[in-house]
Amino acid sequence: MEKIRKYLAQKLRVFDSSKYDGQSQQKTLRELSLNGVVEYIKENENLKIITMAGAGISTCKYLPAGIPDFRSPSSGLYHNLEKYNLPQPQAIFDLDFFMENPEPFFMLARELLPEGFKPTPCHYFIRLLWEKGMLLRHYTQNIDTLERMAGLPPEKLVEAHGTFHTGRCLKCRAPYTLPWMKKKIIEGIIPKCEECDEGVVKPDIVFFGEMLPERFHDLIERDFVQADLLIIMGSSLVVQPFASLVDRVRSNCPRLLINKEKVGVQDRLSRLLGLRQGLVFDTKGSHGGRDVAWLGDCNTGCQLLAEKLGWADELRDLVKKEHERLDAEEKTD
Ligand code: CNA
Repeated sequence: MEKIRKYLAQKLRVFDSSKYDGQSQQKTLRELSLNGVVEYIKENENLKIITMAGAGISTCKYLPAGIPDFRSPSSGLYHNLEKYNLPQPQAIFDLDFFMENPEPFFMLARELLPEGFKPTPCHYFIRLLWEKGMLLRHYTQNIDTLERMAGLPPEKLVEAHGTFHTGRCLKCRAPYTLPWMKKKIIEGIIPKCEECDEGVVKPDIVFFGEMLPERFHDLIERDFVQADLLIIMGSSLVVQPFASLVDRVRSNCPRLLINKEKVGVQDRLSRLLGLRQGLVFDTKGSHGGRDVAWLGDCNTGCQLLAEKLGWADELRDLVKKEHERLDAEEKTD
């Protein structure tokens, strides 16, 4: 079985973390709970943390972030696409469909780029990890630019599915900025290139049929084998290849999921073939156990984590100070 597993891993180019397992003297969690993760962070110096995020970190209801995710029942975007008359929901992010009919995408973009939106406590918690020298990298599927707005430096950020931060003309490739695109999108105008007067300006988000950024492929090779802790927040972990990143850390690296629901758990066929390990919760007995699920709202989870780490005031002050700064900037615009 081991031979088959290794062969398939090689053939299918699936990451095989067992290669790296002997290389670390890593400690593991004493307790499979949020408290266990807190102890682990407090006890280990020079910890390298990777955070992975999805749309759930931006859905926050009580702060202005409030951007709908994809798959949440009733509030998710996929449940509210009837008005766009699409052949199927995914068509809205399909490059061929966009070339023929960009209107539905830009109507949706108005919902994804609300005026006055701000990062959430969860975004600022990630920034705190960076300020404390613990953040190896933040991998996000989000395209909403909230991590940048929260002050995370670009070198710490991998926007796996691209970003609204920049855009370019599909015909002459002329570059455009978010403020330029946003103005048109909010006014309900399809952004047309001012250089060639012909092409539609598409935000640099990755559509179906497009490659993920090179930066993503380059950095996952380097980063994940070094991580001492993986924190996954607000993602259904269904979109590949992002979802499989959880398997790229060493096999003893603790993984904390902060999400409304348990996600990313290994399916039976992958388990049998030893291909996709996925997250393994509720382990008892022989399996050492390293995965913790904290179920609930991402902001509540991050605030609780900050509190247990003794950073609650720092996080609160950071959110307050940064939101005031963003409010002031908006007024002067
Ligand atoms: P998804 O598939 O919609 O899953 C979101 C996950 O987050 C689900 O498991 C939810 O239960 C969970 N969730 C939602 N709200 C919260 C909350 N407040 N606290 C805790 N958990 C919550 O989204 P994914 O990101 O996994 O899917 C990948 C897609 C979504 C990417 O390609 C993104 O580009 C795309 N997307 C991005 C945005 C954005 O940039 N804000 C918005 C909508 C979709």
